[in-house]
Amino acid sequence: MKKLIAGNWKMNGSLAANEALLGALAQGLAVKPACEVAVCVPAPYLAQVQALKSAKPALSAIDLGAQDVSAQASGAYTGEVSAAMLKELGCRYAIVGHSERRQYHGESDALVADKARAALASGITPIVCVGETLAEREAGHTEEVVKRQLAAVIHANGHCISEIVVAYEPVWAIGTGKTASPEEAQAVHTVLRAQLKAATDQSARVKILYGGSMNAANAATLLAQPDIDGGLIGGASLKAADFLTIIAAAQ
Ligand code: 3PY
Repeated sequence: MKKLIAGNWKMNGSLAANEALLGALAQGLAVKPACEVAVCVPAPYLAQVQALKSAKPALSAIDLGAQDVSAQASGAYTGEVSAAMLKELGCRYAIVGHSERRQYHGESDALVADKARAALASGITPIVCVGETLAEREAGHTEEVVKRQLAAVIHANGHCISEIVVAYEPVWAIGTGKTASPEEAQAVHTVLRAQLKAATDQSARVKILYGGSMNAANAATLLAQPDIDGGLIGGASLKAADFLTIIAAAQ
């Protein structure tokens, strides 16, 4: 399977900075990459990035993604953005259940599962994030936590489960500069792979990304692990040279 390198810009960027970043990425992607590439950008910039993609042929190698999606289809949900709206703007992906949303917005496993279902219903691939906190890891609960988080999404999405992407993002490695070692990450990916295999005979189609301070220096060793099918990249996706190095490592 082709690896997927997805940038998560988080709440960063401006019209000018996005144009500069995508201009630099277009130069670096003049030769089509061997992996799949996506950028998950703040909602107000989706249309801008889509327009830049139309204007620069090299950017056709990059798929567009959102960082969140509403679990609701439409209606009185102030501030929410529906999956149908994201689809209309050209999104292929939407991140759901990023730990920053679980932590700062109180998103439960059930809500994340509903968001994944709403995305799938509109033809958007949810990038479902799972991961344990430092306290949970230290208490020996890593496996239990990630399995519980993924089980909620499996339960709510039935046979569509083969259409999702999973991202393992240990919370203690997000924005801290700490990374899971390749062996630590692989161990969790093995657990997730087995869980997916038990849920669907199409599990081989499901990419399991590693996220949590993947950067230009550690990407190659992480991506060399047998069950790491790509990366969800935070800060390093904002620097064209670093993001291109990670893309090159995902061959
Ligand atoms: C990080 O690398 O910090 C991320 O949270 C990616 O989603």
